[in-house]
Amino acid sequence: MKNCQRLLPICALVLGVLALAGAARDVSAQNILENPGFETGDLTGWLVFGESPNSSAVVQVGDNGPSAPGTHNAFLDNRAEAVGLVLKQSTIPGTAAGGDVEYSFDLKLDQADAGGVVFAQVFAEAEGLGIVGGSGLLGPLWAWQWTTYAGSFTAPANTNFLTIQITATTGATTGSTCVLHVDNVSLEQPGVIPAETTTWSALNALYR
Ligand SMILES: [Ca+2]
Repeated sequence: MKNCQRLLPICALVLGVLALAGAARDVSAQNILENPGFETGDLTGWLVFGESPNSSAVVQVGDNGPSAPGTHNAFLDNRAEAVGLVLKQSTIPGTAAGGDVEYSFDLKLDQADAGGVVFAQVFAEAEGLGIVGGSGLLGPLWAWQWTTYAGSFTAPANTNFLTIQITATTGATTGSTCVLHVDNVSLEQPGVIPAETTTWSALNALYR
């Protein structure tokens, strides 16, 4: 009896984790990106590379992509020569696993002159290893009005987080531009339970 009493808190903890894992199963087909529609009004959760006096990324209000309601979008304004202006987000390790990855995002080009092009790419990554798989390079994407791009790929078994990046690239020519809006970026793994959701932080990350 004494042993049983001692084990009770452990049993309760195990049941709690199992219950959370069960709950995670129900909500696993949710977007694991933070601030996917830029509705915080800023670039919280996102990284930007390639900024210069003539290339910048900001969040704009008053326009929104078609995939989800909202009032904000990310605006990539690249008017610098031969620059890749990158908007990127990696999820927290433990939020992804091997299996199907479904991605989607809304784009709208304002301007793409003299070699300006847009590419997107999704990477399956393993902590400590780097890129282990992905969508391949998507593009160039000629979205002259709001356009939703969606697809899927199979992430290898050792995947434990995902990265998506959208790149506004200019050519090595004076006057090359690539100016576009990005919104409603989504990465989901329907039916896939991340293998490393054994920590409370990883489980919590599924509910963000
Ligand atoms: Ca939005």
